[in-house]
Amino acid sequence: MKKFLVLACLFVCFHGVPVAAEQTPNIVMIFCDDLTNQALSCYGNSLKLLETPNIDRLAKEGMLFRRCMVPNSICGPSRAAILTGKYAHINGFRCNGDQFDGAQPTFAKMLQSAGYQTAMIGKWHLKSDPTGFDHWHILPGQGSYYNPRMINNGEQVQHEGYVTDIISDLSIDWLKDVDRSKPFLLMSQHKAPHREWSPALRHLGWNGDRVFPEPETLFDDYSGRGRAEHEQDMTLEKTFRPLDAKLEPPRTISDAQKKEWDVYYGPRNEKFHKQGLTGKDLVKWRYQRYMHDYLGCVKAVDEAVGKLLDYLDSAGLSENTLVLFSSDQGFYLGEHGWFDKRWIYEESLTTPCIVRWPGVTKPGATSDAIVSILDFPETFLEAAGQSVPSDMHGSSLGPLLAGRRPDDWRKSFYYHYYEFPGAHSVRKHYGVVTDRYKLFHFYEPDMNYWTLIDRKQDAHELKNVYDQPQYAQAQKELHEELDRLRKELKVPLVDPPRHGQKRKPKGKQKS
Ligand SMILES: [Ca+2]
Repeated sequence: MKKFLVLACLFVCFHGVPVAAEQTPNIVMIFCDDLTNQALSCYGNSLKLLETPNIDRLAKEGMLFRRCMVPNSICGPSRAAILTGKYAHINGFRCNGDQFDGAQPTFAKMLQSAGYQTAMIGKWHLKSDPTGFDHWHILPGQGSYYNPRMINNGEQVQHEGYVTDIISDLSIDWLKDVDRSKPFLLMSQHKAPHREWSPALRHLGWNGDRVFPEPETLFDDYSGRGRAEHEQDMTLEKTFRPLDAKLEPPRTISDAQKKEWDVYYGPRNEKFHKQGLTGKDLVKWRYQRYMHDYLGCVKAVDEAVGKLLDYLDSAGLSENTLVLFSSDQGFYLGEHGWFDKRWIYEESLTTPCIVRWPGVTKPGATSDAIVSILDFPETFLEAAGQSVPSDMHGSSLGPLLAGRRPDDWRKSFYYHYYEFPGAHSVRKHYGVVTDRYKLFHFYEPDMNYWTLIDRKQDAHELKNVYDQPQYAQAQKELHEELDRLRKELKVPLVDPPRHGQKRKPKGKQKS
């Protein structure tokens, strides 16, 4: 740590930024559920779907990571990975529905032992009760958007209002009561913008009549890829439900047709009521509904971030508080015709990551380095001057935050998704990701094939070039790198039995 502080000081002295990193910093982690880079204006999405001024403020005052990756793109596993700093095959939480073993070491426990006041407020989603927190006030399971029930240190509480506002208020209330003589860790974890994307009432109709631009791959037909992509169940076309849309699609029949049917069948006949938008028209309509609701949820998150940053300012806490903003994974906003997550493809592999640490991060900095949510616990521990356990899998972001990318910073990342059978029918796969390539393996007996994606030639990741002669060398090197990573991370050759696997698999697990 001393070495890093010296580096940080060198950096800040060189850049003329006020030195604040010599004090043990407070840590605030603002965490979302299913929030994706494409929804945030600071990530510069070409479709310009939404303005997020408060999250943008954090990026302007800190460092934005463009390629922060998750090891397993679903809710619970990401949370377990952050707490433990370890991959799922080590921390035991591979699929939603597993139960987190709260007896294992977590960074929250380590900070608590080091004298930090610790709080977990909002979505937890790990089944077992939180450990390592002096205070916890969490949603049970997925929680509700409106008038949510919560669990306050083991006691059920009924709240009134909108969940994002409530989590924001509870977080600020806790900050108001902290002992200012000691550092603190606050994990403020939103439910939003998880499915079914219910906005705050004040945000209904927020977009006026604006029509959201569509992603280029909204009508992806999955040609050029294998069976797994064809057989998933997460499309706007086939998977989107009435509750996701919340409104009925408009009828498309002509007045003359309607009159004719009324004569023959009566006005409420079944045939009449089945008529409506179909095919691409229906997908386009659903995409508009989806964007209204999803982005509406993000608007409330952005407001919550603004309130929290304003409070830190007003309380004089901003200068000595490291703020990290992120989500448990990214999400598809119609790319490939999809919503949801799970795949190693870019939209769900990466997740927002913005860090503001006054005196260390240069305002407005960005990084293209391959980083991961696995790096968060080590970053926090190092910032707190604590030793980092050698069995954690990530690396502290400290040097990157101070503007220096170490020569040995990771150049590849291991990914592993396990949840099949499960919601949305995305098959198990593992693989390696580099700046340019992804090599991944669907490894079940009935779904066994490799995919190689060259992002430099194929930005939308539409073409499997595995075994094409011009990629022979790259493919060989990627296989070697994947083997190396699996060996280093001690990934078992056969998946251990899934939690509760003896029972009939649930087809409707939520995430
Ligand atoms: Ca999630």
